[in-house]
Amino acid sequence: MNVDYKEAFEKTKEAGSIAAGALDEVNKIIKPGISTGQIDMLCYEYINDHGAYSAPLFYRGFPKSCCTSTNHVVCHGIPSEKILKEGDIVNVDVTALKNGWHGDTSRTFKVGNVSIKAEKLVQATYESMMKAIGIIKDGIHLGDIGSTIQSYVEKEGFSVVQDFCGHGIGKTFHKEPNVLHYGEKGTGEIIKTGMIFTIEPMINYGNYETKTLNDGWTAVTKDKSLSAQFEHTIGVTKDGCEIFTKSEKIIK
Ligand code: EYF
Ligand code: CO
Repeated sequence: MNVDYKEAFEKTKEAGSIAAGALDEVNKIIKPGISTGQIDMLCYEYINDHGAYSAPLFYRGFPKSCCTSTNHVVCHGIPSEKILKEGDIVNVDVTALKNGWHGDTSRTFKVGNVSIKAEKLVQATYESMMKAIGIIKDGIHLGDIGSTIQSYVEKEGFSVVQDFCGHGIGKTFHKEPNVLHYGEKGTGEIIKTGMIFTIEPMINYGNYETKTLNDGWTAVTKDKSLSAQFEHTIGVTKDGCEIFTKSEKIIK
């Protein structure tokens, strides 16, 4: 591996491990009765205690350290005093900035017992991300990633959000390329060893369309159906890819 990639990979892994560690802490405390604001505080403190910054805080004016997107919220939900209740699903999206490098990851958590419908959506969303990660290596097209996610998700009866995408990441939070979660095999940019980007499919139980609420941040499903998301930051290698935001403690 080229020495430049090696440094970028090592630094991103350091930031990514902190972001993943924050989500491990969320996993320990999440239950009916806690607020999304408490989750935000926990992420803020964990990331700071590990010598990093929460990249979302004040990013383009965003007011909190993480995004908490509940039920029909697709992404960019703002942590608040809102109390989570039994049966909710909530995506927590964190990005740590450590030594100038970013690591971005999210998971959808189940709050207590959830409906079979929610279970299936969350499982299919996770599988779609992992299937896409499984095909990544030097030489494939970006469209191969989108196609892998879309074909699997639609076979399961769900839809892929098109208004938001994965992104290149490194010394800046968001950079080229845009990584679409839908598309055609063999189309788009060719992926090269050393590239670092996120895969973060947002999958809806109903229609794919979204709208942004009047707060200017919160994206929701237009038809109010449930939405789930998972995200990893990965680095491309000759024969595959490395996941920089893997949990040390749990599989996801
Ligand atoms: C009107 C933000 C700006 N953007 C992206 C800024 O990639 C992300 N997560 O995986 C990601 C996270 C955040 C983010 C947190 C805040 N922002 C959000 C919504 C609208 C907007 O511009
Ligand atoms: Co992201």
